[in-house]
Amino acid sequence: AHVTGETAARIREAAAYITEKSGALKPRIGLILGSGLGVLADLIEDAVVLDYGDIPHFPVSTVEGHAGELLLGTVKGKPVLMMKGRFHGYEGYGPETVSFPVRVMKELGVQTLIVTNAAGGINENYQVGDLVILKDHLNLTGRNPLIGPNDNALGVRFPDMSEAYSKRLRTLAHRVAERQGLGLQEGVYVGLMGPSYETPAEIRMLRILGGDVVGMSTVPEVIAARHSGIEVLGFSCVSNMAAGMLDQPLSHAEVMETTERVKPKFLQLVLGIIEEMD
Ligand code: NOS
Repeated sequence: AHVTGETAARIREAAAYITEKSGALKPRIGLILGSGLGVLADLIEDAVVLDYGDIPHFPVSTVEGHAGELLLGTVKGKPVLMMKGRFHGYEGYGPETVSFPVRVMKELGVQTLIVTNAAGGINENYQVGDLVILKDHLNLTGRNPLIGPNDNALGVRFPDMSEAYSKRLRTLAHRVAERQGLGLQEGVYVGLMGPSYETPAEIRMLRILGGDVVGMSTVPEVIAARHSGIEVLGFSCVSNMAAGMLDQPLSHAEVMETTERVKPKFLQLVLGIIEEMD
């Protein structure tokens, strides 16, 4: 059987199950919530909660700080779909599996994707706890979710990535942040495979290459979203300074502590942005 044909069938089956459970709700905005940021799901009203394990062909997240639930409901009256818990390449999933939920979002009618993640700060002007709007990324995973035969029904063979992170939505986010009196950095996300954190030498290299934050997620989902014609807005929470910048080791415990501390302002920002979206 043809690989892409199989993928399309799996996308439809997953979407059909979700539609069956969520009824009339037609999500237009999708959110992917990163490490420790699952609390953003508290924003959602009248949520239908689906376990990833119950959705046909959905992978299951295995990382601490990542629940495995899909929520459908409304935020500020707008129909949204939230992924509480995402998939990472380091869990052993291929990039096409990591980005499968984005394909399902497209099938359900999602037009805008908001991705959040926890990331190490490379930029020396950043501090732990800063929120960063992503203006671009460096795909240093060595992988791509679009490798293999292209299904033209999903998108073009060679998708343009010159505005991966929507200028329009970044402007909107800055406006909301300003109104809320919230400082917001803007930077380039470096996506790596992990799961070991970087060495100090790698961080010096990434800084020279133009990276501002570094993490192990987001890139495959954003590539699949752009391939699907979905507009993207991305945020990193600087959960820790990158390796070698402070005289201390990195730990996932610190990552989760920081995201826990930052969540109120993150919640407020995302809420404000969704309110402004059309
Ligand atoms: N994460 C990081 N990934 C790479 N380098 C960092 O400094 C860093 N800080 C946070 C690990 O704690 C999880 O959080 C992100 C990674 O994407 C990973 O999922």
